[in-house]
Amino acid sequence: MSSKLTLGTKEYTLATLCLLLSGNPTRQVLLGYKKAGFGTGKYTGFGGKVEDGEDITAAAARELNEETGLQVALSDLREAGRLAFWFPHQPDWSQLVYIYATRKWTGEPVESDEMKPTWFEVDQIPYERMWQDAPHWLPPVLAGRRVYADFVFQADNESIQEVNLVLKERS
Ligand code: 6OG
Repeated sequence: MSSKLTLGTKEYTLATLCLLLSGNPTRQVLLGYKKAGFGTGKYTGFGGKVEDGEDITAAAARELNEETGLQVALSDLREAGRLAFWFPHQPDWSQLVYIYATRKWTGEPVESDEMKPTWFEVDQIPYERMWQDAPHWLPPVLAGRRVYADFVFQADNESIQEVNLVLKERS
């Protein structure tokens, strides 16, 4: 069973998303081409649903490992924000996503049934092949900020109807 969170009348599935960064300041980010499941055909970070009773950071490390084969220590996962995605026309797609970033891991990324990992230069990110929320929150995360945002999707479940976004400097 996956974990859910109810905010007012909206119910969200809890999920994680991990970004692997190289260079400081960041020069490259590892994204995955999603071959199956939610968001097939898009590039995203690595992550998935938090299991019932599972620690959220532990879920982020587990999903990263399942999708790339990489290992990361929980203490090396830096909280980079939280994104609420609300699909009024498809409420069961709605997710509250905890974003993590790290520059430390062990192993080499390998392709899985679900994901093909690919490095991108930060000025060559394939936004046109990502969820339409990405241009709002990914640039500030790559610039080292934390992002707390609410997105509401339109009836096509692709276009964004409304965004509320708060940036915080990394503490
Ligand atoms: P499954 O376990 O459901 O994968 N995710 C989203 N990422 C972006 N950029 N936009 C969204 O809404 C998203 N909704 C979910 C979180 C869930 C993974 O997909 C991310 C998890 O990493 C438009 O197959």
